[in-house]
Amino acid sequence: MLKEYSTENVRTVAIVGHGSTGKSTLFDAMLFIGGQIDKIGKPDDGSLTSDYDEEEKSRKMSIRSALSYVEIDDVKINIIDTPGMSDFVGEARAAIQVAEAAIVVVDAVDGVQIETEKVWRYLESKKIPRIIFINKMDKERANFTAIIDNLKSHFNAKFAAVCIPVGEADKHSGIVDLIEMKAMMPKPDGKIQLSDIPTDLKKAAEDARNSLMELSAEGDDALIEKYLEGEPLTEDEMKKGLRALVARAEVFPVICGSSLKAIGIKNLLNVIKNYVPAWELNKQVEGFNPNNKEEKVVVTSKPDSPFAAVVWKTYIDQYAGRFNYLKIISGTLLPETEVLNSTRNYKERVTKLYTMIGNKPVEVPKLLPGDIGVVVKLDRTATLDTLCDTKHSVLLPVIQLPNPVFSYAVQASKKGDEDKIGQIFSRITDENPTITYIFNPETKQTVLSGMGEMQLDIILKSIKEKNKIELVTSEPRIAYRETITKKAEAQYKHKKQTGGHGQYGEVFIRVAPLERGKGFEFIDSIVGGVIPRNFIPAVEKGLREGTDEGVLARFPVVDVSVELYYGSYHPVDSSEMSFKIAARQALKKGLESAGPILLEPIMEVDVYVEKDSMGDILNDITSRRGKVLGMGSSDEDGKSPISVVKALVPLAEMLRYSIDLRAMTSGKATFEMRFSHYEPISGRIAEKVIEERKKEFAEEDANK
Ligand SMILES: Nc1nc2c(ncn2[C@@H]2O[C@H](COP(=O)(O)OP(=O)(O)OP(=O)(O)O)[C@@H](O)[C@H]2O)c(=O)[nH]1
Ligand SMILES: [Mg+2]
Repeated sequence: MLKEYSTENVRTVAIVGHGSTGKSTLFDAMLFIGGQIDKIGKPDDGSLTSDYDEEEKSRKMSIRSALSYVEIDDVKINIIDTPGMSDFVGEARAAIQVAEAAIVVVDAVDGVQIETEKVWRYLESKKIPRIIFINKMDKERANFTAIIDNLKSHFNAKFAAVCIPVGEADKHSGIVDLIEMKAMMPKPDGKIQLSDIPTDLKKAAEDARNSLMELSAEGDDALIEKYLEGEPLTEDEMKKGLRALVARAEVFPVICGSSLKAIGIKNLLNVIKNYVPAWELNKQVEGFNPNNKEEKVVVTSKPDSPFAAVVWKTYIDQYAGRFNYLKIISGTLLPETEVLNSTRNYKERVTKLYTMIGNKPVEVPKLLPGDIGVVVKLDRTATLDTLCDTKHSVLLPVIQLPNPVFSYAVQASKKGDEDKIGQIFSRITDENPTITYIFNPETKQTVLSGMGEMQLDIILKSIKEKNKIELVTSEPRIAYRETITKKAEAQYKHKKQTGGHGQYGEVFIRVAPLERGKGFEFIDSIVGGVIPRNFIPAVEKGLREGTDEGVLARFPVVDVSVELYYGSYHPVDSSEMSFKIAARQALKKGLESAGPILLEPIMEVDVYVEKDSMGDILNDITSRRGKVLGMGSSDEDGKSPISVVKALVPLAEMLRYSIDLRAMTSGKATFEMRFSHYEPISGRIAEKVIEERKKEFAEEDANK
């Protein structure tokens, strides 16, 4: 059993960066230097601690986050490895939101790449402390100072080298710690030899230390004063200044090494221990009352407050069952406790508590605020859920994830499998919160959405292999809408004489276009009882139902106001049903003469792309009927070779974008998108949509 760690003695970091920069190897190197494993793994033989899943082994890349820890002096460092591939960005985002800092891994030759840029922007938006680890210093043409310049040209931020390499490329053998001014040279057994700085590096080390001292003085007014008076800062003062700057995400320490050869790793652990802030005790975290999801509930992060935690990862093992990974927000979690899953209003029984070394659980005595831990075999708890004290229920929406960018319409190839699929997907979305599986009543399709083609294909493959169910995929239909462009009036009298009781109801309405996004509005201006009060709700109901299917192509009607201003009734024959029918028919007539048009969903798109490919991206957006809103790079002087294009593009043109973009730029671009608004379409494009829709209905009728 692991010993108990108080909040001040825990650091949690997420390893992030572009694909293949060596994040999972770094994870292993940290475990090796920390004494947890005796060999650094390789993706080629499936021996990496974090890539334990079969799918990760066969693809030789991470597709899920993984947890481990290292104990150094009296501190426990929780380490979360994350995938670099953009399809699995949800894993990285969740990890970042439960970590106190990110270790941004950058390749010593390639420097900043697309995903580095993307994750940096995200970290910047959340002001999360960062340490940059320049990895693969052993590679040919590796160059520490060139990469620092490269970082400076990409990001408008202050970088502080806190080490310099001893040798580069095949001569890379260690690093010089610029605070302690010692060379740290690893020996094959993972132990570190501390030695004097090699003579040829003395001058460079002293210069670099002076810049570091100047920068670290900025952390604190007293330090600035001392420094400006010409007095050098002590080691402890440099650390103190730097610690403050790192915590405020104003300065980012840069270090380097080789994960493969375990060089610079002990230094990384020291830097994490010294500069990454611990979780802030007594912090107030805002949540909601789970009963109404509106009323604010604030929890104070203290060991003796009521327990509350969020689930940031779920892994369901075929044999060992469900593993829920927690971040403790407040209180203390002890083994053998009943907790409330406030997201699902369901009580769960926690038995033992664990942390992990990859997929190997290690028991822990208790979990305190800020710490990361794992509980097993809960019934239904899934990622993003809140677990809390049964008597102090709170919902903590701590983790936010990006919107899906790629979808398939899916259908079971065999009839009868549909029921099973729903259940399978509920398990899949428990583990993968960026995946949605939803029946869309407007398009009458079941749609599987996620962050990219690879992510969805992996899921479909696993369903085929594990559940023996094959899903046929197709391009999803677009949920178009209808609206009107001008005002119109309409009247309808519903009158029927059938045997005994007749039916009678007459309405006069005015329809008018509403502002985009306003939906439906009903105005009752009946006076003098021409329609009795008790029938008016039926009229409104008829109108609302009438908006379910428009007159052009039976898409839902939006942004319309309908005023009921006149009508007539019959003392015996009028009924709610008669008025409902009259209202529906009047609406139909009204819409027909009010210039109906189609609306299509427009997405707001951010494309991250290298400047060389910029022209192609812009042309392509135009050919997709898109509007470019702006272009910018994250640096102010525009030197950065990566740019972000912001555009509005119809969803109908974005269905294959994640595939096309990859092909167009050989994988050197990624994008994010979210729904923006609906916009009118006309002419040939609208005609095609209407034709397609007619065909769909004809097919449906034929199948009946
Ligand atoms: N030369 C050299 N190669 C390294 C180093 N670190 C990792 N590699 C290699 O780089 C490749 C990718 O390593 P991974 O650790 O899987 O990279 P990753 O960043 O986890 O990749 P994703 O999980 O796909 O994002 C592997 O072949 C590693 O052996 C290093 O320090 N030096
Ligand atoms: Mg990896």
